[in-house]
Amino acid sequence: MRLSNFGVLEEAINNIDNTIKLNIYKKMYRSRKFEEGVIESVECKQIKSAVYLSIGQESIAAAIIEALGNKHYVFTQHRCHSTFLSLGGNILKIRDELLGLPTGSSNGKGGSNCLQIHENGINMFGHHGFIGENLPQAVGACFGSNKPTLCFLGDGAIEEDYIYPSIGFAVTHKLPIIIICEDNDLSILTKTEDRRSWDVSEVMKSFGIPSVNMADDPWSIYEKISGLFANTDGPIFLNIKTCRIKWHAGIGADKMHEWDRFSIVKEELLSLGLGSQLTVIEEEVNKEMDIVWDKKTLQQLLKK
Ligand SMILES: Cc1ncc(C[n+]2csc(CCOP(=O)(O)OP(=O)(O)O)c2C)c(N)n1
Ligand SMILES: [Mg+2]
Repeated sequence: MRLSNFGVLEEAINNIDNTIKLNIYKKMYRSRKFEEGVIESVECKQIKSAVYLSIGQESIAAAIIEALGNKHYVFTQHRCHSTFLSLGGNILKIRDELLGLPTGSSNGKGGSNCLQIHENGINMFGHHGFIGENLPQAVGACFGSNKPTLCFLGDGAIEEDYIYPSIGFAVTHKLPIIIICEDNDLSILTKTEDRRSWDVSEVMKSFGIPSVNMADDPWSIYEKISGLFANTDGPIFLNIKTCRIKWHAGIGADKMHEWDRFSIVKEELLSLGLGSQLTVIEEEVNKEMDIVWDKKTLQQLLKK
């Protein structure tokens, strides 16, 4: 079995309405196109700070936020452009944040890995530097508010020592928190097999947490998370295997990734006869990106 098919629910794609499938595609396409604009702006030195690209991993935030909406508390990791955009965060504020402008989501002082947004009912809390530190924060916020909470973190972050006391606390207090591990099998350049001998979803099961371990097929994620969320009282854990296509930080790429979920999803939707709907979405997003990344506008903004 190919790893891109690991844990995939064969029927999920047929169980989901076309409108939802297209919404998920739009989120993924928008994130991909936004980051292609980021790459160009880094190349022409308009963006000067480090960028942490979601390219390859877009389906996870797209499917989860399409399934659950955008009104949870959301605690993101450093690789968070796709989460920010899928939540409906203001695209000009993320662009300006990457450009280091005062009009950015953190006044241009946080940068790519510390994005946050608190407006229009969206509450996305950004990363602060220590990987995985967002889980104790998310658990605390969830305990204090009893508000459904999402926490995204990586397969490296899930190894940190503050993770497991936080999980224990969340289980004990039956907190409505969904923990999503974006498992790209890498912590910077070190593969999981060189870092640990244990399986994180098995550890979560030993805490009694409903736990999913599967590839980043958005239809399976959508179906699984919708079912689990409706039927679970307490924390839920998803380990989603995905591929980081670019370097840990920056715009380079030095190895062949095993799969690109965006291409697989596009092929699937084309084979379902949704080609004309995809074209409409792509044209709309391309127009938006032409405005967002217009070179002259950026030059003027950076001159101010
Ligand atoms: C506590 C801590 N240790 C080490 C680092 C350095 N560091 C930054 S990102 C990173 C890798 C994170 O890997 P993962 O959590 O899998 O996320 P990914 O970058 O793969 O999306 C490391 C080790 C850090 N920021 N915080
Ligand atoms: Mg990783």
